[in-house]
Amino acid sequence: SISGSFSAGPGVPAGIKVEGAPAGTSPALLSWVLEVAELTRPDRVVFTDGSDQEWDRLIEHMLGTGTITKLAAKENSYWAASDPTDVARVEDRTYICSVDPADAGATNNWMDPTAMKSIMTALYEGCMTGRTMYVMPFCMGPYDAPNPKLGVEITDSEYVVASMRIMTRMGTKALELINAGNPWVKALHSIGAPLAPGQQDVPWPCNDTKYIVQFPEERTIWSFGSGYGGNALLGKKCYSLRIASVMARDEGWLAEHMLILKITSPAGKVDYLAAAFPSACGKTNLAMLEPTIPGWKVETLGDDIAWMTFGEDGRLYAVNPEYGLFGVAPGTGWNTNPNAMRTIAQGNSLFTNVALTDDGDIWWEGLTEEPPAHLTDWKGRDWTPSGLDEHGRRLDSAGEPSSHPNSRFCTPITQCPIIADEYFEPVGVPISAILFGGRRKTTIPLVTQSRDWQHGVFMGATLSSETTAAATGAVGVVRRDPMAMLPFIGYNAGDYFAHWIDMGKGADESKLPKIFYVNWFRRDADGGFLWPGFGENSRVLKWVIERLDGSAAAVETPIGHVPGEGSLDVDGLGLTADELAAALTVDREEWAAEIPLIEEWFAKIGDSVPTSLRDELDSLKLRLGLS
Ligand code: SAT
Ligand code: MN
Repeated sequence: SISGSFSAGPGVPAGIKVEGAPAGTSPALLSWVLEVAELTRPDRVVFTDGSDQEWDRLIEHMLGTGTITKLAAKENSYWAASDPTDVARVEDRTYICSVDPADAGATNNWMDPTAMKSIMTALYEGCMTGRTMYVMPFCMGPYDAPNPKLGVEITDSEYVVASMRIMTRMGTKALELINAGNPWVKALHSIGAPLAPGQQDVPWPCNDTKYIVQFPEERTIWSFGSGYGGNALLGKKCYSLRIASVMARDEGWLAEHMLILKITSPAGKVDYLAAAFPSACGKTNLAMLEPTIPGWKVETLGDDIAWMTFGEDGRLYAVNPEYGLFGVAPGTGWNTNPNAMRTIAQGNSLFTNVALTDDGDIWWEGLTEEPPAHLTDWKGRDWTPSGLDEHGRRLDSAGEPSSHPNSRFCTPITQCPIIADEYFEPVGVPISAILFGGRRKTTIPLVTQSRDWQHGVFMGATLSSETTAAATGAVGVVRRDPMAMLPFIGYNAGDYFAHWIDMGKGADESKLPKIFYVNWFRRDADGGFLWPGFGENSRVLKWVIERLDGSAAAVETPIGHVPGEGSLDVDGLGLTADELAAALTVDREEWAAEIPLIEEWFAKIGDSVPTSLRDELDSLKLRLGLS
């Protein structure tokens, strides 16, 4: 360690100590660290090593500030409650600051990078005073990947360091790869809450002014003001999707908002699937599903992000860049996702904005059918169950749920009892099928197979969903969410579609994954779900797998291929033929209402929408008899 040795260096503020940077630390990294320290003026600078001792020190610190409470009921696990204004991604404060505004496109906020830097530099000025500045080297994906994807996050939040230690491969090994000369992404984060001498800290310091900013050309991230989730754990959405999507465009691969799962048929045939759903649409549940149909087995490789590259054999290989799960807590329980429950039961987890039980455990809506008689809610208040909301969720007498709807469990993925061995494969797994899904009450059938790759890209590009609580803003509004990437495409959405089309053009179509569109959330006229979902979704996966070799029948409709008579295994499900038909139906009236929305969406993106997708829209209208 070269503790203190920079105190006298040129431009280094007197008294700043750099702790834990081993000899041989990359000069480029050191000079960036010193530049940031000079701007933000922390009391200390600490390189993180990812060790257990470091975890213990972080925990000790956060117990002291009241940021976390130790759970008596779970080993090495802690409860945190955020400031009630800092609970989700802030999409209206998220920017793609490309040099040319056209490169951000119509779906991103844009500001000139120089202008943004001067605004944020003023905010960063002195913003870490009274705090420790942590320098966190991390690696997204396996260390032994052909091109390990490295980053360094600077942060003044102990909660962020602890969470990143769960969510990424973090510490000494990543630093060694950086020191060896591998490229790395700069990710600067501050909660924006300096402490005056003697000032008492609060449990969840943050700032009302928030910016989440990507500079794509520089592969750089600047985040200010929030300590929550994807706003602050910069390896996740900011790096692995927004910045990585730009790298992927430039280098010919895909960075996607997808789970990865392994499925084994009763005959022992193994396939790997990737699936994109907007946040809080059951992605984690699907990634860990327990099939209800006999003989089928699902194992998990990832629940949120997939990076996909063509292998030498011409197939598309996926890796999960993450090391943990950051799952939506409410609705997760022994009957909906027993494997997530088994994962957190092993401890080593952080729970944020859920409720605390009197015996030192956590609770949230859906964890058990009946809540305990008394809880401390996520806002730290006494909570006793009273009524139910329209979704059957528990409320107290003030009409509030005990947990925030975007409350999260943060837990090591390696603790998942059904983690596939291939999770550790440096080149990932070959993908047989890609599923796009959204949350739609109407219009979209339970499952539709695309006609070909280009039509599949059209399905993804026009994917839509009702909004959820994962981002701030109204919940339940239908919006287009292309490839479930709307808040995460780091460049022009039309160029992103073109990149998807190009990926298929360069490939051998027979080796490309087949593309499907699913909707678990279609409702009947009375508002009831037409499909039971959860473990029963294995029946849809079975149909998908059997479509790969053509053994399951399909009928062609104007929007694609849906399950043919008797081809979807609904044995023992108790669905009537009418109910199944309603789940699968392609309703011309509903599609007549949908087409203008797709046209509006393409118009919004503008000229960059590839001609091939405009052609897809035209032929869809023709097939529907709408043109
Ligand atoms: O807060 S995150 O953006 O990381 C979680 C999510 O919305 O998927
Ligand atoms: Mn997500």
